Amino acid sequence: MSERLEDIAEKMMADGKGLLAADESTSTIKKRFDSIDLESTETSRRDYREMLFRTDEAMKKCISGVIMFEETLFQKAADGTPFVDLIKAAGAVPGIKVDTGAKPMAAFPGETITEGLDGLRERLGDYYKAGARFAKWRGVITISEGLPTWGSIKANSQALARYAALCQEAGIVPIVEPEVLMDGKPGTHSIETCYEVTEKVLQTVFADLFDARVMLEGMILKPNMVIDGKNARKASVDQVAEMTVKLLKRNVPSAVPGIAFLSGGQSSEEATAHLSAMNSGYDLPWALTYSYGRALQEDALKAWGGKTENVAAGQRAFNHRAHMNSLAAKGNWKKELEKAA
Ligand code: 5MM
Repeated sequence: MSERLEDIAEKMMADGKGLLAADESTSTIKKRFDSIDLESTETSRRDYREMLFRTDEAMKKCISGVIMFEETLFQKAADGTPFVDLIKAAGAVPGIKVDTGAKPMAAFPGETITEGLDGLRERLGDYYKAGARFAKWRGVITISEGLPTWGSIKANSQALARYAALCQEAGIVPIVEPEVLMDGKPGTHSIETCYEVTEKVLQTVFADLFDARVMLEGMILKPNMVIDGKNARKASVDQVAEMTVKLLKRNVPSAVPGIAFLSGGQSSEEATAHLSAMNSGYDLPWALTYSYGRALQEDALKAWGGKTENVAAGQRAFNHRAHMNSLAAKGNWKKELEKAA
């Protein structure tokens, strides 16, 4: 008998754990590797991800699930062990990014529509057979002069809802990720603008999820935090936490079991501090945790630098970040703990 969506979602939101977003597409991982002067090949991508997935302590204590790119889902570690088996052995759930990317939206200059619905039902069947029990789809909303438009919010929201319904049909928990970018052009918007836009987006998304008959108990929301533009950051940790919690309480039904934030270009420490502040001092109807890509991986990538002799250093860095975020998921992170590392 296949697992219940609610049970998979609950496992993904286990106390003090969160998701590792390691689903960089080939072009994004190339950018990340460029920053350490490493060529992106199937082997270097495998070695990097193997280093992360074999970080025993972080994986067992802090990571409830890993979002992979399609290549990684079907990839094997150097000794031939499938990555899916490594992840399961650590007690985490294997997941897969199923969108095929945010593409320029016809007639909407400066905005994108996320593609990947054609043939998705068949792909989901293959991913399920390969061991994936959750999926992710990211719709991207840009704040800029006159943007976002209603047309782009609506189109991205409907795609998210269609994707989520197909996942549930396949026995896969959908992570619904509508990301309002922190770094639009010029990326100087206020925290109030971010609140307003994110509220409109979440209201549209939940209305479309309802229309698409998506079972809220069997999905996870992956939103941005309410935060000011990357090039004009001044809001305090408490302000980000307070406005994010207020927005979510007003717009996310309590039937949703969990919310796992993206980090969106915040520094690793900021992303941890914000999450911890939200998990201390607020009475919340859902579990709040992390689904970070950059904020979990950045230090590990730098420490590794693409060199075999640095694998242990990369794993130490990943362990530390994962541990800090695990504390934040319980509201127990303190700045002093960063120095201890
Ligand atoms: C890891 O990056 C993900 C994939 O992006 P591309 O398809 O552009 O390669 C991305 O969707 C990610 O899962 C989320 O944005 C969260 O990552 P961050 O770095 O924002 O925490």
